[in-house]
Amino acid sequence: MAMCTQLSKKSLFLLSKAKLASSTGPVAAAGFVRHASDDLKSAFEAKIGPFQAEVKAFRQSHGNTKVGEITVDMMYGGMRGMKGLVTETSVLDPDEGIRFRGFTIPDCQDKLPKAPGGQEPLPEGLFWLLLTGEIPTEAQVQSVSKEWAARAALPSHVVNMLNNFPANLHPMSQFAAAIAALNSESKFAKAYADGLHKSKYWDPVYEDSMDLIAKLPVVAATIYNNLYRDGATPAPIDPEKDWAHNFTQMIGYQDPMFTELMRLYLTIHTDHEGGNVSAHATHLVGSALSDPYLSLCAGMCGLAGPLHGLANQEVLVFLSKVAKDIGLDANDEQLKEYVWGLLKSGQVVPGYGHAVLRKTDPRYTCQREFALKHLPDDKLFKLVSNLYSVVPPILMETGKVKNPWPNVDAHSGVLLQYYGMKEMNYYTVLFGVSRALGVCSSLVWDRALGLPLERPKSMSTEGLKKLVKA
Ligand code: AMX
Repeated sequence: MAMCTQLSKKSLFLLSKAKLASSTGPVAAAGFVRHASDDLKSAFEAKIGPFQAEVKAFRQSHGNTKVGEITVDMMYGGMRGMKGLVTETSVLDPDEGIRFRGFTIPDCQDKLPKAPGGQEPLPEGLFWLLLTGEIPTEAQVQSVSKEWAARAALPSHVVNMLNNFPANLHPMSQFAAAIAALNSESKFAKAYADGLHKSKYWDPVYEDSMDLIAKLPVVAATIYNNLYRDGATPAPIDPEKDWAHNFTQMIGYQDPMFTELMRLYLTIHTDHEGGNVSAHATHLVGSALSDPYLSLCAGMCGLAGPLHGLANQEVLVFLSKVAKDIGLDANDEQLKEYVWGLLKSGQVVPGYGHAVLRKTDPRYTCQREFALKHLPDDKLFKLVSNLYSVVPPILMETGKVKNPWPNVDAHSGVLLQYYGMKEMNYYTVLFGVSRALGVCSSLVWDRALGLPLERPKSMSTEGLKKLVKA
């Protein structure tokens, strides 16, 4: 298996900026016609200047305005509640949940373009929204799908590497390693070495981000097929189809409802403002001007932790243990006893709690709605529903858990299981494919805004004691 897709980069067109600048009418290239107004890069570029000016003016008038206080507990306590980052793509309200550029998940389900005949939003549309702040048209979303299809081919050294990993290497380790190895293709690293002016950094970072996002489903599919499908070659990418559709075909899932689920899944996991581990790690490493491949690799290593993205795997491990130990039909009393047993043994209930949220995660709610619509009688879904009523009061009773409500990870695995994806160790890879959309759009904005190397001040306990006394 030398190349993972049968597409060459030349088989579809990439509109040059020169062409765009000289034409606003339809442009014919390599078999299809696209309008200049459908070009994401042009739409993004048009936003840079005005937003740079807005930020500059804001900093000039308020650069010294205080926005909060830092306590000793915040410094020891994982910086909870400390305002220290600026992220444009999304904001997380503790009581309401995520808003992507001001739009809630139900807004996005309503407003973002769908696949023909589909009901769920296309992740391409959310990417456009995150990057530009605008809801795209269907034509704009199709143009992103085509562009990602055109950029999807993997270099052979990455395919060879993936094909030679031992089967006991966790899928997330394989995923992160492949992303790092893809940096052989980095246009930013090359342009930087060639002396690119800093005002232009955003351009190759945009190009790398587009290439990387396009390639991630192929990387993820290669891992899946190697581990669970006897090394089957991923199906060729259809440039007329969307990103999620092509992914599901590559891993051998033909059910259109699974593809719909994947469109929703890959949309809702994209972004959760800037302070979560995967977003923050990507941003931090990117601030050293490490290229987007290395930056995302760092983010994915963070996502692989059980308190963050790996929780979706942990939830299924937990549900499987519940089913084995007390049965899928366990009653509330049995479930309560089981959950207390888990807590008393010093473990967390995976899928519950959040560092920022103080209500049920709307990403949980929309997956629950999907389940109520498509798999209301599924036994595992019923178990998840029962836990939704049993777990929060118990966590409240502990007196220390600040948010007893379920997060995104409490629900996602059940839906995947229903459609036949039983391999729970793989689930965080799906989260990672989606998260790339959010963190890469932020990375492009970081470079467009010229944000500097991130380097907060740390202190020793001794130094802190002296400071407090003073
Ligand atoms: N089960 C048991 N105990 C929990 C708990 C849970 N689900 N959530 C929080 N706690 C405990 C903490 O471990 C902490 O205990 P300690 O004082 O003995 O150390 C105490 O409650 C206070 O924690 P908190 O302020 O409420 O939460 P936090 O901001 O420190 O941590 C999180 C947030 C997500 C790590 C935590 O809720 C947790 O471990 N949840 C389970 C793992 C999980 O679902 N992670 C996924 C989160 C979403 C994501 O990133 N994908």
